[in-house]
Amino acid sequence: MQDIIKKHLKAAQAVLNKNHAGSYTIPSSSLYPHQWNWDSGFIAIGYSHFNTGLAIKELQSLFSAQWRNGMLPQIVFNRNSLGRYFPEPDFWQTERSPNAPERFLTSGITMPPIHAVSVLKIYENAQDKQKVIPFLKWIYPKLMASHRYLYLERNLNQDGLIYIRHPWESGMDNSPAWDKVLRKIDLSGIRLPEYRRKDTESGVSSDMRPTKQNYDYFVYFMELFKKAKYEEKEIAKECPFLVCGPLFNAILCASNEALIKISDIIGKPYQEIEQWYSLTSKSIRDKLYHEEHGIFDAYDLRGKELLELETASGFLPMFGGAASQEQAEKIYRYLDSKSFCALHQGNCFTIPSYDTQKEGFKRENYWRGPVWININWMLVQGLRRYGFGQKADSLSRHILELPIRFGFYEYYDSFDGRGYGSKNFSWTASLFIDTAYETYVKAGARAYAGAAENILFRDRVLNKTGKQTDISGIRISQEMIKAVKEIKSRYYTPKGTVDYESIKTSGEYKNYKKITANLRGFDLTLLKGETEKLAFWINLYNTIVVDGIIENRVKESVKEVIGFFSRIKYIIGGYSFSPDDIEHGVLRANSRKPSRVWKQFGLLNAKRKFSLRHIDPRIHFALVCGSRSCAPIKYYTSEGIYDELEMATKNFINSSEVMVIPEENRILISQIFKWYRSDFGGLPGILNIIRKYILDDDKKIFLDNIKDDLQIDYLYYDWNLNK
Ligand code: 2M8
Repeated sequence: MQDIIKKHLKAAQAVLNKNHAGSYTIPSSSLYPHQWNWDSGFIAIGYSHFNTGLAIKELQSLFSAQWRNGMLPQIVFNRNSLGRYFPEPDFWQTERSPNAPERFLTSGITMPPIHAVSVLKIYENAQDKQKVIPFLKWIYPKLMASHRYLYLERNLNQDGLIYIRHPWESGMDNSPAWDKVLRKIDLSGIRLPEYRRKDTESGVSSDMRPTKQNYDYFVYFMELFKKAKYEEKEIAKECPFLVCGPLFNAILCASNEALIKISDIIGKPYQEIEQWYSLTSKSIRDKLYHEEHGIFDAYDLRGKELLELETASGFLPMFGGAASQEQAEKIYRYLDSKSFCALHQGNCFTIPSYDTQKEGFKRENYWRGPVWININWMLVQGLRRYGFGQKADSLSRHILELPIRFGFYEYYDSFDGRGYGSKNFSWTASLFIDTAYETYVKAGARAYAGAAENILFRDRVLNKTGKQTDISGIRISQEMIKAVKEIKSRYYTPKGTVDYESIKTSGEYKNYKKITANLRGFDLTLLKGETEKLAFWINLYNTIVVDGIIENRVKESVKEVIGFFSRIKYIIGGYSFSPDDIEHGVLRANSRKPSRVWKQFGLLNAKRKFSLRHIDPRIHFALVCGSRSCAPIKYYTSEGIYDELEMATKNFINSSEVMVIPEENRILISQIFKWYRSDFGGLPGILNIIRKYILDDDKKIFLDNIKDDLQIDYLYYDWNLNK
């Protein structure tokens, strides 16, 4: 693992350590001195990677304060820290409810139910899973009770859409999504009790916090709850704020899914949970999707209408799988746009909490614009689930990059990354830990797990059989282009990934294989000029790799097949070409493969005559090695090859394969730069190419003024299949 990641993993653990308060972890010492509901869920996930005991304790502590009706409270107060937060138990007066726990002081509302997801992670990440079973058995009935409470008490229309009755329950307290409902409530004639906020006295600028008016509403709802003695039926009659949001309900879906798995592990029935899952996910799809806006929306039960607001929570139905594939494709278009920071867009960090192009977007105000790490984290999993791997990688890198560059802040500026809110914020540290483990430790292990399953001792010619047809001459190359285009249009996704499973059985692939048979008689001297050669060989490399993955039944990574790049071959005009021959022999002007001492084509090798005369280093951003860390697949044409290579380079340099960290005087870059250092003209050449193509202005300025002690780390190369 890179030193910089190790260093920040330690720093992240130190944040959790510092915020640890005995049996649980506070979100941050400056603003939040008690235990918070979903914060603890995220915090436990971080602990699960290095201390299962602490992860378990975190949730045991929270669930010990569960209400008798199953509600998991938003805050469990620490008696020793009272006086530093508003509102505290004196204001909540939850003792008015017969359901409130006796031994614990809590608030009287709940929060997004992430906890079953956390519990499953604790089990999955434990070194000794058996030791976690007693904890699973302990928490299972409590998780069931908390979900049952939601389905019984917060399910007004019995459609599985759970409502929140206070903006704090959303976790996105002052999200612009709630404005429309709040504006309808007239507080002018209402006498609110005196209260004194503590958040604006904590050193955090009030520009970053909710307004006084927001707090008046917050207090107003609390007064209603107190009057109703926290009786849900009574509250449902009185409260003007009853909203079914996509974030809360999407998280519930993810947790139902996790709870099914937990039940299975400990041998409990899960039909009821399956029903919950289908009910909620169907209603999310049918009732919360805003067709015109291409995003999920929140539903106001009082006004009986969608709230018509585009916030980051509208993408969450990908987490937990409630969105249909078609809806996911549509919301992806919006997610990956200027509104929420597109892939390879300069000067921006994914993903802001509110559409940056809308009036009312505020770059530093709490849930009205800044980037939050927990939202990113949930989206990473959602994006992967629906096949948006490239975007998921990019969000993951931002989860790492923001804390590395700016510190473990509560939230960040989407344009320049500056940290806002409180420092040393626990869930930022915790989800940094999870992302670093998943990216650098586990992904590596996964990709190599299958290695050596399949060793190619002999060459495997992929176009050996099949009748040659009457296509001849340069037409073969044109026909191949056509066939590949057909495969590409159907099975290469706009996300830069490949649907290998479907290609395997497709008519397009059969047709492609027929044409590759003709390559056996193709006269390579028909390729004229550099542009024609470049396009032909790059396309051929990219398709022989796909063909090799299919023919060798690769499951997770090309690393499963030892000899993959040197032993799979196409016969072309009587010569056999492997991906290595194409890359190092032809495209890299007959060079050494990294880690080898000899050139690809030896002195007597007749294929030497096909080597290009010089290396265009941009080819490295166009060759697709079937793995997540290589360039996304594009198609190259002889007429447009130089422009296309420019585009591929720009995309790669601005992807998650290049991390420039001015504050640390460091860059973290793809291993490709290390392996092919000489192709780029050594280190100065590498820095030049990054400087030339990088879009972020701050990074450009940094690269224009490089200091001698610049540190360079090479990113872990993710060999997992780009499927
Ligand atoms: C924020 O909310 C609390 C109230 O719950 C507050 O502003 O005082 C939100 O960001 C919420 O999502 C978070 O759980 C909590 C503690 O980090 O702070």
